[in-house]
Amino acid sequence: MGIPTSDRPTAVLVAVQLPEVPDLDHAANLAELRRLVKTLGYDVVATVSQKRSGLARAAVLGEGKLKELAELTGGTGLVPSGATPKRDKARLRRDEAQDDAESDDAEQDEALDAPEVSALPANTPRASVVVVDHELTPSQIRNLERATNAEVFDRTGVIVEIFHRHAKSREARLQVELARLSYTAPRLREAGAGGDRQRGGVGGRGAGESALELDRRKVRDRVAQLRDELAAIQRDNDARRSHRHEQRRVALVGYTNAGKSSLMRGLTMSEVLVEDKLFATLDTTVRALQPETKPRILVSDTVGFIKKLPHDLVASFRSTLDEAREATLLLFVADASDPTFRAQLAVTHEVLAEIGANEVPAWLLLNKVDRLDDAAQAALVTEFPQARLLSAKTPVDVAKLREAIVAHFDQSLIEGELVVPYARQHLVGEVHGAARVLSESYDAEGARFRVLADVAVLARLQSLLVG
Ligand SMILES: Nc1nc2c(ncn2[C@@H]2O[C@H](COP(=O)(O)OP(=O)(O)OP(=O)(O)O)[C@@H](O)[C@H]2O)c(=O)[nH]1
Ligand SMILES: [Mg+2]
Repeated sequence: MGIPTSDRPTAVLVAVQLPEVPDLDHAANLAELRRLVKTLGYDVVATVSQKRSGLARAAVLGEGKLKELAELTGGTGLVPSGATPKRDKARLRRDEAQDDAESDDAEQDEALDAPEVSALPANTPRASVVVVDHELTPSQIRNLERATNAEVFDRTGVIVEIFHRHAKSREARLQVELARLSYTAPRLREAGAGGDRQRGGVGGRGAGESALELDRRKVRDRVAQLRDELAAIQRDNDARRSHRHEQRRVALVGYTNAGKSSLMRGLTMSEVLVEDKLFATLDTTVRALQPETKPRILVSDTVGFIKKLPHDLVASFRSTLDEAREATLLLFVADASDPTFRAQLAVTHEVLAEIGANEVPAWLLLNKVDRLDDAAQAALVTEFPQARLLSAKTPVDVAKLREAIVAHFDQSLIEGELVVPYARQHLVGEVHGAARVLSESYDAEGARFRVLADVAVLARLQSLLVG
């Protein structure tokens, strides 16, 4: 992807600040986009930002800004005439009724006679990729590519690409492929001759038509195949999860890079991947809380959230989010050292509400407080009286969190008696696995256990032993 101009390929960020977006939020969006682009391995060399009432229909930016952008990438800065097919224009007008066509943008539609090449100073560093912080239509991508002579991605494209690179398990890989296909399919549809030609008879008969049809069928078949394979994996997962049904389960959820995997490591002594990258984790991992408790408490690490996460990606990752929905306790992890963490928390709440996990009891963990001074920490305590402040890098904090989790689950344990007849000694293991044995004695009836267990578990064991 892209041609490296130094040792790392370079990118220019593009964003339009819409009237309803405050300066701080605009800056935060751009900072996040920069991190996403860096995660993909690009050096961001410039940012082109413009205040507008809407995205310019043809190429997002107004004419002047587009030229400015093209100077950074070695393009003409002009949208060639006929670059926006009539059909696209009509559709764009419908879709973007809010775009009030600022003067330069009205001209944009008329842009004619684009010079072939514009002269640039010889030593101008040229970025090979342009990344736009908005969802783009296929024709906007095409126009921008022509005007800038660079590869163009939108936010969704970048996120899909990161997911593609980071997916490890078979399930995550299939899900990413499905997401990529849903991302590319509409572009396929509009990039070439366009299906409307057949119906409306606009334009000539393209030789590419049958190829396009073929591509579409291939995409459809592959999507169906991926769905089948995922459904099979899903059934296995459901079966596995139903085994864990009675177990006490804690799910770490939160914005990407908040420190979920770091806490997972601390709580479960596992070697899950921790990286200063967005979307380091794309697979759910489940491990027992360590040192192990009786009964066990399972902890799961999940995919992080992000602003403007494309819907089809959320749907693709729904199965990993099942963990969150089915948890007994959610740990909302936030990076308290990030000035935008409040907005990140809001995103986490929204996505969880979307998947129906907002009913699960949750604790707010304000992580990375090792980066904050005492005054900042005190202010957080005042602002979030219910939250736990901690650092995943401070073992004492993690140990305290573990104790709090154990104490929380112990509250719901009740004491009871179980008698395992001598003829059914094979059930002793089951008792030890599902309950905490306080004492054990033997009499004529069998082995007599005083145990602590969840109400439901105790009832199940009792009926199992009687029946
Ligand atoms: N200073 C400090 N850094 C932390 C803390 N917790 C995590 N980090 C760092 O933050 C970065 C992200 O941590 P992860 O644990 O991978 O975050 P995550 O929430 O799992 O991120 P994704 O899997 O990408 O969604 C890593 O560089 C960690 O070392 C903390 O308490 N203090
Ligand atoms: Mg992680």
